[in-house]
Amino acid sequence: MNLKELAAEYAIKGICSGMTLGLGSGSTTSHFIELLGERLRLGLLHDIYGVPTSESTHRLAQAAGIRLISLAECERLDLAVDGADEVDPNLDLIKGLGMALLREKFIEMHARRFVVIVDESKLVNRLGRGPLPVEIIPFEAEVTVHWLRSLGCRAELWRAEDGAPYETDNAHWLARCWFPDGITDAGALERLLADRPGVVDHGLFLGMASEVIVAAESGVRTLQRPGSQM
Ligand code: A5P
Repeated sequence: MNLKELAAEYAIKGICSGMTLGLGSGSTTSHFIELLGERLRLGLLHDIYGVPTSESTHRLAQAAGIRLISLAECERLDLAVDGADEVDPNLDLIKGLGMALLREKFIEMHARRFVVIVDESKLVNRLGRGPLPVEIIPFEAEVTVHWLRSLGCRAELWRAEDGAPYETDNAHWLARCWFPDGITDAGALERLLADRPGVVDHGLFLGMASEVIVAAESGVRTLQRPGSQM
């Protein structure tokens, strides 16, 4: 079993029948969705509803036999489970290198608890070890990318091998931003990005995770946000 599977298996133990779950996107969450489907088929869990955070998760969850509903249809979202690209010591995150950041954030902000599942390679001392994805409108995208560079990073439109920009589930494009010394003030950067027309959303998920499940060769541990409900 690889570490992503191990984190997913630990998370599945916290799922009870009757829960409505936000279903994240990416390879770690895919393991979680497979395990959830298996438990439903075996009758170990029942009356579970899922709210998918991307088209690919929608397809995967449907194939796994999980009943899906929209956020508007659910009375409450008990828990969201998702992976992350980076996790810092405050449990702030970078997400979105699977291109699903906007729907992920939209859904996960409504969850009573947001549990992040990662292997230990995702832990960083400071966010920005890798690129920060930023979802932007295609209109005058190069102007937005140019503005992103003024924030002190190397920014590029994220393109496929054929040179065409990748399109998100929301028909937007993505830029990736590399900060040479990491992101020194994620809160300030978040505010700048939020205020910029042309920027739709970004991969900074600050103050959102309730708990992070970290799988390592030595075993699984959980990191709790102070004050979050168990
Ligand atoms: C999807 O857009 C992302 O936010 C993923 O949650 C993140 O990229 C982690 O993906 P993996 O689980 O595939 O590492």
